[in-house]
Amino acid sequence: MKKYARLLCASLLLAMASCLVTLSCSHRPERVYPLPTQQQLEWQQLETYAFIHFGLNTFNDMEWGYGDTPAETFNPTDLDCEQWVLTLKAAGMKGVIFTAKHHDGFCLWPTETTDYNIRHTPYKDGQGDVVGELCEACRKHGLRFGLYLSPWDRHQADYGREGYVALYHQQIQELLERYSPLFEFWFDGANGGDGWYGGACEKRAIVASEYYDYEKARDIVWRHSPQAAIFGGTVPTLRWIGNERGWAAATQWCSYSMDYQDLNNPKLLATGLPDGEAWLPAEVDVSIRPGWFYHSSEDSLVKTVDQLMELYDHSVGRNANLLLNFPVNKEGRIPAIDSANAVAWHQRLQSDFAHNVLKGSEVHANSTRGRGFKASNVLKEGNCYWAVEDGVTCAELVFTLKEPTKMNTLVLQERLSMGQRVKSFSVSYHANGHWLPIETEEPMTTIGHKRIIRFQPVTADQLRIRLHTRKGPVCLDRVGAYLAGD
Ligand code: FUL
Repeated sequence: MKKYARLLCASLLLAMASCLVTLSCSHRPERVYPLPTQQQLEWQQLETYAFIHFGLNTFNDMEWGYGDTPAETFNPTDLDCEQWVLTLKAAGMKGVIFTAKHHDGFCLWPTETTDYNIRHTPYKDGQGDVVGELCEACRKHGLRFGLYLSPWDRHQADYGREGYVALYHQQIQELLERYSPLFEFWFDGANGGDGWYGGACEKRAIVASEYYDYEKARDIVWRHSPQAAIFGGTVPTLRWIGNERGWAAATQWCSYSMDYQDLNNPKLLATGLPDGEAWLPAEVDVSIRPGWFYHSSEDSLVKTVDQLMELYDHSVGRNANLLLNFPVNKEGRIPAIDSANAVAWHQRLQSDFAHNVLKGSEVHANSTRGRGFKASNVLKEGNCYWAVEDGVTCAELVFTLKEPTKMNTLVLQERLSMGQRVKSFSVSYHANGHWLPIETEEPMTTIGHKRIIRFQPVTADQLRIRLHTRKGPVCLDRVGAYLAGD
């Protein structure tokens, strides 16, 4: 009996010791601040979603209605929100953000706040509600739904005075009560000053950061849709990229400043701020046509599949979400050419990234933090990542392929819940007994949620990636190499 007790004791001690060894050589790295919230992490995983600009401008060939365009001109003959949603789904969009009200002040839902709304149009004899119809189509087909409500309102007589702000907040309240949950809410920042303003036809200046009481507006949004990401104003959870041409800078930090001037500084917005105190990942908004609204004169200017590919690489491929706008035409449809190009683009992306040629290769790292953080985690699915020991200034990964393999695209992903770390990296391949650098024009700087590097095709038996961080040890989620466009 004594012998058994001793044996039991010994094996217990052994088990405890091996536990301690595992823990000590497998400890989680310190987090690097700032960090994303769970909501921001989920938002960054969406990668691509759509904008729809539709309203009085559509029927009057305008981009910025003055605020006096007659409501009766809104007359779509064949409006079908399900056609929009099914097209967007086939184009790989995860959600849609709709212009419930643009700068002209016209409301596309039957609001109690103003007569300048869809009730006073021929559409469904005044019984229509485009916001509601799109919301329903999104729910039916599994797309997330978001709204754009322009703070600048060129129709309202009270604009620039106290009364308007109450009306604006009431509009948010109505929308959120009726159409929640929303995944994103857009406080657009544009304001040209002049407008109809109930017939005054003048220029009105406001100090946006104070006038709209964005904190209150955000609270109304979050009361009904606590998950909603916020664009614009003084309270964003994501940042504008600073241009509307569809590109994020190659060096792309999720960290930024909450200072209102910085939030409106295109130069800083393009790259983010490595020392910024807030987590504010970038969103690239761009239209599939030159304009945001539909103009028949732009029917021949719809972005081609190649142009859409470039937009994708310069947004999602550079650690930013892509918000791609689809103008709906006068019939109330996404035009055939726009849908054909968008769907073909999505199919191209799917085939480009269908087969990770590194799968099945042997992965070796110059450092790991132990069992839970193995180098091979970068090729796995699920909740795991590779992390190196503290103080490793150059982290190295080498993939040894089963046979020489052709590739031309690399995809890297950092473990963002641990903070953004990598500031630069380099990539070499091994072929015919030599190591050579890959040839690319893309600067190999930050990674973030996703970084895509296209390079001259190589046939390699090994691939080597060296990474340097700004702060803390490397924490890499995934690595993929592909032969795109094959
Ligand atoms: C801008 C607006 O002025 C454009 O009309 C468009 O809505 C774009 C997305 O945002 O600020």
